[in-house]
Amino acid sequence: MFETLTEKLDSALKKLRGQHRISEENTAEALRDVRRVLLDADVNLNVVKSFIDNVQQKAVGQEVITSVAPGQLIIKIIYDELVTLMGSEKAEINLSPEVPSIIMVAGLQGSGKTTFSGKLANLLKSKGRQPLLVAADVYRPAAIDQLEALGKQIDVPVFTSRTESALEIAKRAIPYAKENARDTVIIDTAGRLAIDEEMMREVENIKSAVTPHEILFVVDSMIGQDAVNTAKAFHDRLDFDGIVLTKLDGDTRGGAALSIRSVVGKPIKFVGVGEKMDALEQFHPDRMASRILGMGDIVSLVEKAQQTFDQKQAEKLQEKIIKDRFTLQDFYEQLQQVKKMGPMSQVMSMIPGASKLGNLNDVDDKELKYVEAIILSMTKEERNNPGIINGSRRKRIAKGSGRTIQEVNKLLTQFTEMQKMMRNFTKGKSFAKMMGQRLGR
Ligand SMILES: Nc1nc2c(ncn2[C@@H]2O[C@H](COP(=O)(O)OP(=O)(O)OP(=O)(O)O)[C@@H](O)[C@H]2O)c(=O)[nH]1
Ligand SMILES: [Mg+2]
Repeated sequence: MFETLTEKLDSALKKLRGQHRISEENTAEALRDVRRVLLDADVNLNVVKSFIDNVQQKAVGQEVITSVAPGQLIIKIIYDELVTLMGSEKAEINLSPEVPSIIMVAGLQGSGKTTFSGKLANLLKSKGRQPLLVAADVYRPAAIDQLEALGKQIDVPVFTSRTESALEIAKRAIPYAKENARDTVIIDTAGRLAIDEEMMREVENIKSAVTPHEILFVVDSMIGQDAVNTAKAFHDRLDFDGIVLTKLDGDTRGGAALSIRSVVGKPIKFVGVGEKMDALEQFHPDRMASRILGMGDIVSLVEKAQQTFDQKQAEKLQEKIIKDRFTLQDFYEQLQQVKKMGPMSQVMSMIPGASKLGNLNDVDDKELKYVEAIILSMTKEERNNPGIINGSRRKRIAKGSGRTIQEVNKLLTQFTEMQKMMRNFTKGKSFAKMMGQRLGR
């Protein structure tokens, strides 16, 4: 997710490393680079402009603080601005105290509406709700089949009809939900290639017939600026409550994620990070900003672990990270679990400092096997206390795992690095200090 953006921001900010004071000049130079990076990432021009202005103002105002290096300070300012830009706080969906809560899902063709509807039903189900999926896309027969297949997969009922209009289906779904004790109705609507009158009217009609508590607009983050423009046009007509950004697992540049909130004025509520039913995350502006700045997202990682692993194990992991007792043995055990969590690159991107390990898209299963082999060739003592692994032990481990000494060294360095990042992240050390280490590499 956003690897290119992260990398480029990092190198733009490197210039401030070693500078002892923030001057208007060195700030301006670094910010010129940041500006270019954001424009390259397809962030809306006006958004970039006010972003840079804000950072500049704050940075120059901070000149008096001499104990912090400029690079650190500016990154902190940039982090804060990124968080603000993406909405400051996590936004929940509106659910009604009455039964059923009604959620309508709309958006352009192929944006990921049907997939998202399934994912949302799955998420709500895991939180103890009783969702009902409603297939109101009657233009393609396959669309109904698709939602029915997803419903079966996650064990959630699907209400539809192959003879009625979308409006009739949506209307009838509400009493059906009540009769069948379903407390949340999720209506999947049809998409069009572009925003056209017919589609608008259909969703408007459904909206006024069932008065949803929450209307979610689904956009494909891969289409960048266009996503922002469509969302705006759609919002002017439909006044939706929140945005779902899909396909963030792809090669997306980040422009949509960074611009949409401030252009449309509605919060991003969820992000889709894969095709599978569990590839959905609630959107947290602060966590996203950390990821964009290459600081990882340990909180989401732990949450994902909680969903995938059993509760006890997740708590154990969390405690170990917090207490700084995360060992190579834990790392190995987690690797086994992590394999269940989805593509490695995605999981790795949440670990603070992991972006330092190189291009995360290159992390593949083969490399994982090598890492496993190396760890398995260590004694228990070595795994729990990697500090004792001296030259001769390294040689033995390399031989035992069939890998080179360089690879063993690399793994040990990476592990120490990771431990360091986790330590700083969880022990609540000052942000600036942590960023300083990052810059001081
Ligand atoms: N990688 C990735 N693929 C996704 C994501 N969300 C949806 N997709 C894929 O995108 C394609 C379109 O998704 P759908 O859910 O069918 O989109 P839709 O908006 O319902 O499409 P229409 O009903 O035809 O308008 C499918 O192949 C999905 O598997 C995501 O978050 N990541
Ligand atoms: Mg669909």
